[in-house]
Amino acid sequence: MLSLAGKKAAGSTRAVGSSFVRQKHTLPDLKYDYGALEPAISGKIMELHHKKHHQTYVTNLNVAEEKYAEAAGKEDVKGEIALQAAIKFNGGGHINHTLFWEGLAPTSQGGGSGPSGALQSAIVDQYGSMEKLIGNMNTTAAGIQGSGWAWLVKNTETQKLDVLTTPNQDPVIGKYIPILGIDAWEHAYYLQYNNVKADYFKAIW
Ligand code: MN3
Repeated sequence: MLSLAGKKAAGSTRAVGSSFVRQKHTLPDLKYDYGALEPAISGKIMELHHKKHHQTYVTNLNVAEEKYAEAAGKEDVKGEIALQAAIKFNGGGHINHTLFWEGLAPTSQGGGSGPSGALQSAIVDQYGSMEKLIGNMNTTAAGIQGSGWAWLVKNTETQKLDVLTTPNQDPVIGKYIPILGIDAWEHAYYLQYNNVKADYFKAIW
């Protein structure tokens, strides 16, 4: 279940997975058991999603960064450019999933509860209610063609909330700060919800 409890107002920032220090990225531990989000998300999905899918992004990011360092060391600009797609995909996958796990919580840890404070005020001010924001995000997520993510973000130019999508594993960057992300890839729901992804989007809240 998604959790906005304990989140700071839309201004909260995060530092996830990015570093120029040459060290290996690692799979972050979850703060809850794989089965703790049932029945919303099955333990089997959580285990595969974390141990296999997320781990693969981490592994391939480390490989791509190592190759990039080699190319950079040889001043091989073509080689550096050729690696950028792999770094974007696997680096984005690592960042996005790290945020995703942080945005989820079992009900005993605040999952399914709405936000409070400034974030709640901003949601009510802009969307009318939490329920309307959920409807907006779920419609947006359902509209993603192929694989991607739906996000609640803060737009640092307007200082407002926005709902947007990113394709594939593109992370939220630029003027947007991610607050909450929903993984709309089939691997996030198919074992449990099959083709009915709308039910997954409803249940995740
Ligand atoms: Mn995923």
